[in-house]
Amino acid sequence: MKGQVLKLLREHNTTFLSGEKMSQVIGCSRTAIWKHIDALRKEGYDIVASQNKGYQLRETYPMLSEHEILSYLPNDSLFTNVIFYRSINSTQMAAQKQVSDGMTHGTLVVADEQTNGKGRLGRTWHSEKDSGVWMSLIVKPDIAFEQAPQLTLLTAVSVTRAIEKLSKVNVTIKWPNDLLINGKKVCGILTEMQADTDRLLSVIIGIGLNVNHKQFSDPLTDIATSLFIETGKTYDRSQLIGGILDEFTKLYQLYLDDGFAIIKPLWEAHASSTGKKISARTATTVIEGIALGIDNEGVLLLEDEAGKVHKIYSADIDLH
Ligand code: BTX
Repeated sequence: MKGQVLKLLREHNTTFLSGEKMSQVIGCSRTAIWKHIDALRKEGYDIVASQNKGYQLRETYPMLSEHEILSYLPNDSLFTNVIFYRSINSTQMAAQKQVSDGMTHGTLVVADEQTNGKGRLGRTWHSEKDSGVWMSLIVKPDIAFEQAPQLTLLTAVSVTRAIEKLSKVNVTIKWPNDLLINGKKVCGILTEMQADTDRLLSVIIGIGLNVNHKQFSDPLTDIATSLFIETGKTYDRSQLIGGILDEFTKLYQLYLDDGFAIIKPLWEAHASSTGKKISARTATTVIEGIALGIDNEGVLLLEDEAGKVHKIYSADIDLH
C-alpha cells in the first residue's frame, strides 16, 4: 500500500492531496495513509504537509540501482564494472569474493542495505536501506605493501571533496578514517589488503557515508550525522557516488604518478586534529599528546608531554 500512496503523490506532485482523498482512492483509513507517509519520509522522500490541504511530494530521487550509478560515472572513471545489491551482508565481503573469483582493478560493489556492515577491528557499521552510500572499491595499485594505508587518506580526501562540492557543507577528517561534520561522524572508511608474502595483490576500500538519514538511534544518536541532518536536504546517492569516484579517479592517478606528497597537503587542509590534544588508542597502549600532523608517508605524528614524538601507524583517535 505504501507504493500506492507514493504513486498517488507522484501523480499529483504539483498540488496538495488530502489524506481523506487518498484514503478514499486507496480504500483504507486516514491513519493508515499517515503511517505510510511517515514511513516514506523515513526512507528519504520529501513530503510536505499542510493542515488544510494535505500532502505534497516535493522531490524524489530515483532508487539506487546499477543503471542510476553507471549514468553518473565520469567518462574517464577508473570504475567501469558496477555490481549492485539491494541487500547484502557487507560490500567488503562481496568484494573479497569478487577478488578471489579473479575480478580485477576497477570494480565497484554497492549495496542499498548491508545487514552486517563492517567497521574496523570487528566493529559494526550501521547501514540501513535507502539512506546511505555503502560501497567497496577494488583497486590493484603497483605500490609497496606499507603504502596501502595511504589509500585511506586519499579516499578520505576524495569523499570530502565530493561532499563539499554537492552540499557546500564543511567536512573535516579525523585520522585515519573518519569524516566529520560539526564533530559528528558522517563517513567511515575501511581499507583491507590482499597480499602474498612480499607483494600487494589488491586493496578493497570500503566507504560508508550517511546521506539521507533523518535521525539515528542509540548508540549512534550522539556520534553520527548525515548530510540530510546537516543541510536539511535529500541527496541523490547515485550522484554522490559519481562525485566520489570522479574525485577518487583524479587523485588516484596523481598519487600513482607523483606519490603521496601530492595528497598530503590536500589531506592536511581538512585535518581536524592537527595542533590539538588527542589520545591515540593503539592495540597495546594509549598515548596522549599533541597531534603534529602526518609525515610524508601518511603516518600520524604525536608529541607526548615529555616532548617525544611517536609515529602512530594504526589507532583510534579521541579529540580532547
Ligand atoms: P570504525 O571501526 O572506525 O567505526 C565503527 C564505529 O563507528 C562503530 O563502532 C560505531 O560506534 C560507529 N558507527 C557505526 N555505524 C555508523 C554510522 N552509520 N555512522 C556513524 N558512525 C557509525 C569505520 O569503522 C569504517 C566503516 C566502513 C563501512 C563501509 S560501508 C561499505 C563497506 N562494507 C562494509 O561492510 N564496510 C564498509
